Amino acid sequence: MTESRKPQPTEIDLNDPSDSEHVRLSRRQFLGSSAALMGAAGTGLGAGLLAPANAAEDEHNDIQVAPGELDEYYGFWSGGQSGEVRILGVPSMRELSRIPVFNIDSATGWGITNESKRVLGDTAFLTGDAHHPHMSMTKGRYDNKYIFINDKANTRVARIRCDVMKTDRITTIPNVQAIHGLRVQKAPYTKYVFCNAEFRIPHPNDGSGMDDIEAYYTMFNAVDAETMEMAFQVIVDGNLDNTDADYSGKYAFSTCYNSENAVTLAGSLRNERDHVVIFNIERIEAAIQAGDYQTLPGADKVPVLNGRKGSKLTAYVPVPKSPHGMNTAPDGRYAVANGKLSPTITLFDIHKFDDLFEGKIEPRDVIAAEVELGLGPLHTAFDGRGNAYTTLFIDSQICKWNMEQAVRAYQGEKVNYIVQKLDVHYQPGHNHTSMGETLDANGKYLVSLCKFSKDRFLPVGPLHPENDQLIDISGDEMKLLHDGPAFAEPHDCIIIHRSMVKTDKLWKRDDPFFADTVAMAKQDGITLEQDNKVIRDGNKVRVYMTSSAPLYGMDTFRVKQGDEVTVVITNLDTIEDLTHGFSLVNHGIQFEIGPQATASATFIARDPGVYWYYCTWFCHALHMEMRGRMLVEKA
Ligand code: CUK
Ligand code: CUA
Repeated sequence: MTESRKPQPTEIDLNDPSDSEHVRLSRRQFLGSSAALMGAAGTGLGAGLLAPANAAEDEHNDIQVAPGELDEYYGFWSGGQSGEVRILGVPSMRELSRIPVFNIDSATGWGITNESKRVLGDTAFLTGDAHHPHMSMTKGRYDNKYIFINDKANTRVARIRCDVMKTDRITTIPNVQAIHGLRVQKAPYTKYVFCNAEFRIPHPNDGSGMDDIEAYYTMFNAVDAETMEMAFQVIVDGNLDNTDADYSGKYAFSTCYNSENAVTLAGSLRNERDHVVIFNIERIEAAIQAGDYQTLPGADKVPVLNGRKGSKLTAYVPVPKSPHGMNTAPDGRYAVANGKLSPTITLFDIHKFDDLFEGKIEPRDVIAAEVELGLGPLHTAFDGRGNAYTTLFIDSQICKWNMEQAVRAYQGEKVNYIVQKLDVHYQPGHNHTSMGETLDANGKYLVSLCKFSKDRFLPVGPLHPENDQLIDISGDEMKLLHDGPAFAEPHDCIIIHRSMVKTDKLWKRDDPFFADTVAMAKQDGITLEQDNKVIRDGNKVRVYMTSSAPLYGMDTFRVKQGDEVTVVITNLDTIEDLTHGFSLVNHGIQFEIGPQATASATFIARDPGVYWYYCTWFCHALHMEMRGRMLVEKA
């Protein structure tokens, strides 16, 4: 592991005076304490009245990030059906970069280079449907190691390295179909990535038992975050939707629809209620230790545990029909299941889960509140001040509500738990607050990922962009700040303070991403940093060359028709931002070579003739001249 991949200090850098978060935070603390002092001195001004008003005024969040200025937050956006992850700056909402994951990308050569194909394994050339990007955590705080994301379409989970912002591992989850909800274990550190397989299938799924619908089932899955191997699978009743974890590391919980175990829409709406499944991670680990599991063909090392109704490893809590989002509050106590078909949210008291598993209370006793918010509640985010923000898909609104007030209302008190409803445009799915899924939730920004943009942007044909709206939640009132069009549906995003994301500016020559290519060169007796040579090995030809603006180390190389050619390029430039590319005309070969990186691609030289290759990333005044010829001789 390289230095920068170790957990980074997660606190905001208080020694960095340029860090405006620090300046604003200390101002807020100052205002808070002075107000409290006045209150204590009997001025009659309550701290709660004075501080927020002033703080809101002072903290006026501006989306204006002037040229040359940097955004305060990183946003990591799912690229939805595009299969990628996007990096945005918040609050400017400027797109900073894209990380190809479950897609083929001509700019970087993802899915084309040998290095990316090694990551993609036997699923190279599959496309994907990305939903839930989440960064690894240590003690409930982002640790800058990895970002994980699911591929619903092809049942995969990917890991992105935060030092270089490239995908480094992809795992296909065995014996299930369609990985949907994904979250990380928040504490003590991200040992597991929890991911829900959504669709129930026969086991084994080999053409037998296809009509025995009752016997279908799906599983809750845990992937080891470091090895990216399967840790365990838990059989459940119903279809799993979204998931989240607590701040002790002991529990994960998932929303489930289709408790009827049906295969049609009508069938899955028969029951009055569905459920949330709580997974007792401690008990699951103990059961694995005790050998209390089975394995399934095709993945004989993966422990498969029985977590169906009645199991000691799980608890089923009935909730209104078809719940969707599952979100843990940063107070560590509450988690929200969002009603979707029901206008309600269900607020779970995580502190009661121990009692539930010990049989001291009934499943519904863990519910602290079940209150109405509006139509189509899908996902909830938090500000760290006791408020929750729930998207109302059908109402096209964000509903801000207070959790403690909701608990009191549920207990029968006449209190108003709804603080404000803000129109968004239109039909929001996920929303996310700055640092909101961690203990550092700071209640500054909220992003509403709207599924429809309708009239908010210039028309671009029948397929409209989505609309990612930025909302200021620092004051008492939510204020809409910005409309941001997005292509393909970013189901989910996370917003991370810039002090907690550290990336490298250059590749390191010993980076594991291209280590196999370096090893191949070594076997060929090649020193990548200086050699420009063609190595022939039967009909396999390896072309090693360097790049240094504005030249490739070789302006001509010769192969024979039918050869399998591997071009390996090492970028000698050591200047930040000096990326070269390699595009071989009419061969579908195109990739990026970052400064100090090695990249390679393999193809068949099918047709004799001259084929030019050229640099695709503008690197120099003579970038257009950075080119060369592949001469393919007749066989
Ligand atoms: S799901 Cu898309 S709006 Cu895949 Cu998180 Cu709720
Ligand atoms: Cu090298 Cu453009």
